[in-house]
Amino acid sequence: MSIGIFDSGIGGLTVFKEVAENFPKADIYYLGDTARVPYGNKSKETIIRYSIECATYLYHNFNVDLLIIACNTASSYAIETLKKILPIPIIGVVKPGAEAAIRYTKNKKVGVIGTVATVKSQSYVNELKNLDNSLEIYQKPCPLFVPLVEEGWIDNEVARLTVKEYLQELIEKGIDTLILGCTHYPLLKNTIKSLYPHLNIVDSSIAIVDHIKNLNLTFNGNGVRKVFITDESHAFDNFKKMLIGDVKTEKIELSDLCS
Ligand code: DGN
Repeated sequence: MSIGIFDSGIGGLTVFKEVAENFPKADIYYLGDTARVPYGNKSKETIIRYSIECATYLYHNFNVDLLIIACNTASSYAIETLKKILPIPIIGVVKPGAEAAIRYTKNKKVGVIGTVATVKSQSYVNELKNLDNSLEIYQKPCPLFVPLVEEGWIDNEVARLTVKEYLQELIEKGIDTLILGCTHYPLLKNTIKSLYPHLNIVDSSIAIVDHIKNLNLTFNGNGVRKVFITDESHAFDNFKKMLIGDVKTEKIELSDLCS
């Protein structure tokens, strides 16, 4: 059984890392749409179109049996469309993240941070409310976290100040659980944790793995690891080295996606 994973760029590598570590025999194909990142400030129509192109590329070229949308923005807008057009199980990051938050929270006050588009979509609010209508949910877009992570500034003074600036108002609301609703954000987890040690932090990449384990699927491939990008990116190379080591990256043309 093989797994396709796509993201707007590099953030989904946090998901790749966890999935690869937990399912060593699975063949994993990753596509980072580095030419068109960020998705987080695009329109709904564009996010859906890009997501269809990434998903169908992985499906048609590698016959993946399971597709993971490792991008909160794409999960928020495109999962229902992708489920209609592809005949394989499709998992986004929103549902597993919401389920994990429900397990973690004691005081039922949950914070959600993500891109502007993810917050605007209300996807986490809807998913959380479906699971427990009595929750208090506080959202905050944190767009500057993405360039900070891409620059590798994840545990310096600038990172700490930015985290405080964005999160203070959620902390003041009394949240005990914070959903990192963007696949870039797990890289800032240690900094967030050091500033707010009482918070339960939901990391999509870990929540996805728990979700897949519950599906009881058998992965008996050869442990193939392939990474594709749509444009050269130093940030991607650095991030990839940091997270998954020396897996080879192949550049594909956008025209290959758009066929
Ligand atoms: N990885 C994307 C997400 O999880 O929403 C964020 C990056 C982006 O496209 N801005």
